[in-house]
Amino acid sequence: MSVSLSDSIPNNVDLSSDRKLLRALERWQPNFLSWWQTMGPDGFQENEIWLRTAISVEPGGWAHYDYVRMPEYRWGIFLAPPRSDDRKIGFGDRAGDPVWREVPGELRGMLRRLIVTQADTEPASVEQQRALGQTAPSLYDLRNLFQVNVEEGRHLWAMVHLLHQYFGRDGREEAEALLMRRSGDSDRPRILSTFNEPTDDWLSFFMFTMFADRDGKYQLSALSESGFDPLARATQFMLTEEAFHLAVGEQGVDRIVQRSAEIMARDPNGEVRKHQAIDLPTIQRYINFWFSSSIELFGNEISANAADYFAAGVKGRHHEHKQDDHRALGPTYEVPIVEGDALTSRSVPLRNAVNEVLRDDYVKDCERACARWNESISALGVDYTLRIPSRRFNRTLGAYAEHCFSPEGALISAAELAASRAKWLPSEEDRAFVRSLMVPCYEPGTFANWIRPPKKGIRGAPLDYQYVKW
Ligand code: BYC
Ligand code: FE
Ligand code: FE
Repeated sequence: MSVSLSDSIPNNVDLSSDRKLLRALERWQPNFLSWWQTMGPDGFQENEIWLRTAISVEPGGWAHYDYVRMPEYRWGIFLAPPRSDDRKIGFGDRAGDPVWREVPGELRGMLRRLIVTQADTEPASVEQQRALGQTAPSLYDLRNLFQVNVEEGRHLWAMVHLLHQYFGRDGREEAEALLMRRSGDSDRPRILSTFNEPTDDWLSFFMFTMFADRDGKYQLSALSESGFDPLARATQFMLTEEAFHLAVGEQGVDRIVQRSAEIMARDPNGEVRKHQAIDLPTIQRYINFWFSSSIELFGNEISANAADYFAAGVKGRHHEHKQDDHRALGPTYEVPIVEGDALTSRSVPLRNAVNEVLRDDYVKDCERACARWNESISALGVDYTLRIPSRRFNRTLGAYAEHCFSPEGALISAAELAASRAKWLPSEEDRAFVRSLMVPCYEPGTFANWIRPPKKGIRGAPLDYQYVKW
């Protein structure tokens, strides 16, 4: 597991001894860089940014902090250390068999599809965020944006390595295609819906890292249980980087919420918007939008695909290794569904409901974060409660897509939804207002009015540190 940092592609997968693989990746590298230059952050490619770079897989010291120009970032290929020398498949029909170190022929299509879907989200998010550097609320936030962007680039490398090493010519073609699709493009869009949504204001950025990156955490967690060992270890290491993305989102929303509550406390009868900040009802509508979009990323409530992934030992549950019953053949799961014009539930075999089981963990995590935002609001003496909407609200895929629901999850008519739409989801006017606040704030230590400064800087550096050099 030794780490080579001097190779053209830093890695701990012994690339230098596999010439064919190394050459294939070295051929892909310039295409990645030209994608980064055209579709990555708009501007700032020549600036020095204070970034962390993965240099090892040791829990304590895997990252190194320094000034780097983004195109010179050392995107590397790192697998987490093996959990044991004789790791066994942890769930499904083959639980207890040795894990695979190569792709079993019969699982090739399935694995390729999962890896490509995962991979596609990484460059998609960089494309979605590409314009945000023009309007960051501070240098601290600007640097965090770029940190997230380069790490999503590294996640793409992690998946492309698997495609190149284990899927031959098909894998190389998929790796090329990953640089050809474009977020939001009507002819060749990114695969999953959320990754085609515009993310061109900073409230959306924080919502995205809060809700969409958090889907990433749970999906990666499920893949890190995989019986295909290289996938398990690649995703396990990606999770160490992911924690920061989630913190950017959760804390970013918290800082915006705090600013609004502060203004409300000072001027109880005034309008928050008049103070150049974002009012809590608008924040609630953004939560409703981004949560309902991100919740789609878990797939259908009742899914034969998910049951197949689980049976095959390819994609497990969150913390599968902590579950008792790894076969999941006996239990059933009650999925709320609509029958006629009423909400009832259907009992389905647990394996067909594993998307929903994963979604449960995700929803709980979102509710925990929301409770913290509410603590921030009440600590400032303001009476207002933000809520995570029902998972049935505003769906376009899955069991609820054909029906209308309120944010509380009640079945309602299309007319009722239409009448309340502007109360529940961001309107054009909301978006235009939020966009109007987006002006860059690039003096070290200064912050845009609509967001509170964070409690502390990055890794011990002060808040007025020159996180991005000019
Ligand atoms: N949009 O049986 P179902 C991240 C399709 S985020 C469009 O439920 P399954 C990140 C589905 O493909 C994590 N289409 O499917 C975050 C299927 O298509 P076909 C990304 C969708 O497979 C921020 C059909 O509907 N990782 O890392 O059980 C920044 C039937 O659906 C959507 C993964 O997703 C959608 N939202 O579930 C950067 C993990 N949802 O076969 C990065 C890998 C479903 O009918 N992917 N469909 O053509 C998977 O595990 C599964 O593919 C899914 C879907 C959970 C996404
Ligand atoms: Fe990622
Ligand atoms: Fe991420």
